[in-house]
Amino acid sequence: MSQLKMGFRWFGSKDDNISLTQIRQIPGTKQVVGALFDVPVGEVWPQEKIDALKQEVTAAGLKLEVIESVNIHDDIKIGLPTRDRYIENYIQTIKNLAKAGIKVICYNFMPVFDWLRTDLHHQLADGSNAMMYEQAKLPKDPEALMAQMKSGSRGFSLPGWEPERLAALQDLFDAYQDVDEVKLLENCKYFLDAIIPVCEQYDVRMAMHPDDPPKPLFGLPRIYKNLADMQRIEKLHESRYNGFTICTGSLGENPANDLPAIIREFVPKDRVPFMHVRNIKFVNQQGDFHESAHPSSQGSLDMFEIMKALHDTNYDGYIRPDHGRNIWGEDGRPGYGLYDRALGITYLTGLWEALEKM
Ligand code: DNO
Repeated sequence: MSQLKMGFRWFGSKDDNISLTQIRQIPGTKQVVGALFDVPVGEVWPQEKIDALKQEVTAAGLKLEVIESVNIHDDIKIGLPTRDRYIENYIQTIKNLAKAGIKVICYNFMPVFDWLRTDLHHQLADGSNAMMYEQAKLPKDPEALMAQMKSGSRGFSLPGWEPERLAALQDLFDAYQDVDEVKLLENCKYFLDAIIPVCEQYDVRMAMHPDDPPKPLFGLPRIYKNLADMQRIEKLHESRYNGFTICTGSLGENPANDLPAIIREFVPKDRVPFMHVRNIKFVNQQGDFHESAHPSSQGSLDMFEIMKALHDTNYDGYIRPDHGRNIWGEDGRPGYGLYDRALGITYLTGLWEALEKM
């Protein structure tokens, strides 16, 4: 039977209230999806710190082969002359990660903000809570959004929301003024052309994460929202090392995105080293949604069809559950509690077993 390379995102012993021991006890879970969270965006990840993380994970009986994320400095996305220095640093980080046996780097090319929500603790009818996005509640002013995310995070650091990077928000917005979708794609190509040959040499696959939510916000361009975008990105640099993270939740936030069709197009082309599999529930026709438990019955996505598409295309990349709810009184990092992600894994591996035996 082919086993899923199932992983669990972990924020490190200093910053996660979930332990490696707990992760190891989730049935079917062998991989930790990790990162260094204390290296400023744009700087080289030191070999000794990478090795220490690897050592810690390995000592706990788990593997560390996927990094999420090595974030990309805004100067690269904006296309400033200083980008070359940051690309050099990125290349050195790839080499250092390769030395520690890392096979996949998840990253995103979203200007200014990574993922965002308008409520990080939306109360659900069953007493659990989950993150929610309502267009009408998105503040007009990005500073207000930042404050909202910060207060909603209840002291947890949020991935992609590095305070030092977002300190001068207005300056950052000004710098993006002339960057439209075309320019952002050009800058992405410049970056990929520089790093992918190194990835090929060192056998580290890049896996771009979709924009979340998959639409332009605050006038900032977005380049990975749907299948057509993916067809553009794959052509920016033709190589299996220029790959995607297909995040079913992020892409699924646009009901027009046909996830099984996207999987069926890109997995056979060997462009999908990493999957994030989660469910969401639309609450109205406008596409507002809250995140939900993983099973199809709990949300708007057909998780069986998603897993079936992966199975039919012989998916053998890495996969992890994502987000879900905070349940059973847990006060975890928004989107990254222990229990609902563990339940998600049990559900996804259950679907996989059934598919294998059908
Ligand atoms: C949010 C995550 C994102 C993701 C990055 C990948 O919960 O899905 O922060 O890790 O966009 O670079």
